[in-house]
Amino acid sequence: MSDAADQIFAALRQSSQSGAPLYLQLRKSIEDAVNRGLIGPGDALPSERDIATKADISRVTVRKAVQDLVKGGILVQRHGSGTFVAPRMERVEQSLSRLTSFTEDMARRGMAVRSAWLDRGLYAPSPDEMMVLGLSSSELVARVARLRIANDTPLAIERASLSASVLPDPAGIGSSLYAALGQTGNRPVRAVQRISAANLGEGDARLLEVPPGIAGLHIERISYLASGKVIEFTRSIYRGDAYDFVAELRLTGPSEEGRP
Ligand code: 16G
Repeated sequence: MSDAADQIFAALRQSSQSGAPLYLQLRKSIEDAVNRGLIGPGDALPSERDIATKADISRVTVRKAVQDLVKGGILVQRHGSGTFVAPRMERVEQSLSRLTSFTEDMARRGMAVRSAWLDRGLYAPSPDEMMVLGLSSSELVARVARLRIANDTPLAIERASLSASVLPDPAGIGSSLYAALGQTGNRPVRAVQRISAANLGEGDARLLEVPPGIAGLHIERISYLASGKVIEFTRSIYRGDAYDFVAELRLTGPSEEGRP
């Protein structure tokens, strides 16, 4: 990327009179270069010393700008080999009007799905699980927690809770929870999903291979059987840079106006 680097840092030298702190100017120059495609995913950034010389600024300033961009997920640092432009995620567009499983969603896109188990077992239910799943304290809850991976990229952490009477052997579900529920006639037909913004904590960020503190989506799904019984209570963390949730909205007719 040496030509591109020369352009970026030469431009910085000219704009360095603009008054903004130098590290912010440098951060913006690198960010702009990534957005304009001057440097692409996987490209190596020149060394701190090279940037400092080319842009005529101190190495401390360069380090500050680079660290900010690493925190923001624009750059990645690999121990011993340097700093690179982060691989760009191909965003997944997900409809909010269909009740599908992760396995089905990814298969439809031709992506190879796998999961890493984080937890599976029967436990005494938490107060939340008792309330949502309608369990008493003497009943057990089945917990299935997985890191969901598509085309080798971790996309989400899903922690599902179901009544143990529905899922007595959480270790035996195979690769798809919904397929396993379908086999016993317990696949949900309706769900209510609540999506909120979340900054990823250390542990979740490590699993999702993103810097801690980066934006994610917290999704809570409560799914129902046709009878109205709650079957699944799943709390998930999705990568914010990987998902676009899409909902179709329609103008309500006069007869529907004012309905809740
Ligand atoms: C989806 C659901 C999750 C469900 C899972 C089953 C969201 C936010 N979550 O990822 O609630 O447990 O599918 O997938 O959409 P599976 O059948 O592949 O295990």
